[in-house]
This record gives sequence, structure tokens and C-alpha cells, in this order.
Amino acid sequence: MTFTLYHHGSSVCAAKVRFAMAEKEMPWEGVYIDILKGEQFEPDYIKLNPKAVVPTLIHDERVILDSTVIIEYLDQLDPDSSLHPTDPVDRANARLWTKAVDEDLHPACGAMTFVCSHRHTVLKNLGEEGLKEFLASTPPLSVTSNWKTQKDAFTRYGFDAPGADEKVRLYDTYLHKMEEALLGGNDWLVGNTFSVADVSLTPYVNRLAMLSMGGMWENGRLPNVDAWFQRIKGMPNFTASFIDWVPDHLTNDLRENGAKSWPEVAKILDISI
Ligand SMILES: N[C@@H](CCC(=O)N[C@@H](CS)C(=O)NCC(=O)O)C(=O)O
Repeated sequence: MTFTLYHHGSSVCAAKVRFAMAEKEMPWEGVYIDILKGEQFEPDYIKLNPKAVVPTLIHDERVILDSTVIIEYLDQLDPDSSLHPTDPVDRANARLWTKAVDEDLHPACGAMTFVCSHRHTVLKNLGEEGLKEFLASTPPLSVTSNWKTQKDAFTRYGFDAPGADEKVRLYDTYLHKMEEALLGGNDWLVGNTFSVADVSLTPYVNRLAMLSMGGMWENGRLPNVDAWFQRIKGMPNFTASFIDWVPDHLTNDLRENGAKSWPEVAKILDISI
């Protein structure tokens, strides 16, 4: 089997697939698409992925889109290493997590990442004119059906964009849901076994960590999420899947811009710092 993954270092969805493939021991070759420079808008890439998003998986010339669907596809190819629980109730609960990620957490993460950091990075990378072209290039159906206008607003106005604070609160709601699921000594989110639910949540908690926002769960705020993330970081495939692919300049941007944005996020969430 030959797999080619179109991906980007800091893309949460791409990192999710990298983690799943590493856990399933499926080797892949990468094509790097710099989504902060607008490489996702190249006509040849849009032919593969009409929403102009990463990741895209090519498997023996077949094109498979969407990170959650890609992981389901890979699990069907190799059920022995399946990340989906076999027990029907656990499977349903794991699917509820992946659905919540796709419907709520991912758009909240896009908002928070642009508001807190990427807005500064894209301006630095592209300049004023390049930024206008970058924002205009997003197709009408993209990350979400309103991503074009939202990305524009989050990039131009940051925390002053309509709905930015709601997205911060929504992100936090999901950390609280994780805390609930982990109560009572559960090491993992579903059925106390590592599953696609843990794979799917990892990039979103890691994104906050990279944005210097560990205060959303540290210092006793959400102790079970804290312990879960420590467990995840201790897994052999964590660093290769989540850290090594992010170029140093982007890691620094996320850390430094995120640290500057943290007081605003803490204020929205009523966290004393
Ligand atoms: N539902 C898609 C969403 C993919 C997505 O939103 N990708 C982001 C990076 S995580 C992207 O490529 N964004 C490009 C842009 O904002 O123009 C999936 O799970 O694969």
C-alpha cells in the first residue's frame, strides 16, 4: 500500500491523521502544503481537494478527503489496528467525540488560532497586499461554509471580531467535557481504552499548549485533562506527529503570540493569572 499525505506542520487535522497513521504503523510520504502562505489555493491542489484544506490522503491513486473520514478509511483497510472501539456503545461514544470535534471544536480552534497567533504570522509572511489575496482566495465551501468571512474577520479584528469570545468559551467547554469523561480514574476518553476519541482530541489540546495556554487546564483547573495530556505526551509517536513537523519559526510565533494573547483569553474565561 502506498500512502501520500498532503499536510501542514501546524494543521490540527493533518496532525490527527499523522498520529493515527503512526499508531497504526502505516508509513506515508508527505507533500507539504504551507497553508499560511496560501499553497492550498494552487489550482492543482484544489483539483484534489476542492475545499482547499489539508489533509488529503492519496492511497494507490484514490483520493480520500477529511481527517475523520481518512481515519475511518484507514481503520477499514487495517481493522486489526483499528482505533475505533469494537463494543457498540463505546464506538457510538467515540463517534460522538469525533463528531463534536468536526462540528464545534475545529471551528473554535480555527478562530482561536487566527485570533491569537496566525493573524500576525500571515501578515508577516504575506504583507498587506498578499494578505488581501490570501483572504480572498478561500473558496465558499472551506473549513466551514462561513470560514471565508470568519477567517477574514478574525484576521483583521482579532478579539474584536464578532463571536471571537464565544469561540474561546466553546473551546473551554470541550476541555470541561473531557474532564468529565476522565473522572473516576479513566485514563482515556472512551471505555478506558486509547481510541480514535483520544487521537482526535490530542491536536486540539496540543494547539493550546503550543499557544502557551496550558493555564486552561493546569494549576488544578482541570486535573484529569492535565494528567491525560501528560499521558499522551509520553506516547512514543507524540513528538514525531505533533512537534517535529512544525517549523521553528511557526512554533515560536505560536508560543510568543499566544503568550501575548493569554491575558485576554484568561479574562474571557475568568481565569485569574
Ligand atoms: N473537515 C476537514 C477540515 C480541514 C481543515 O480545516 N484544514 C485546515 C487546517 S487544520 C486548513 O487546511 N485550512 C486552510 C485555510 O484556512 O485556508 C478535515 O477534518 O480534514
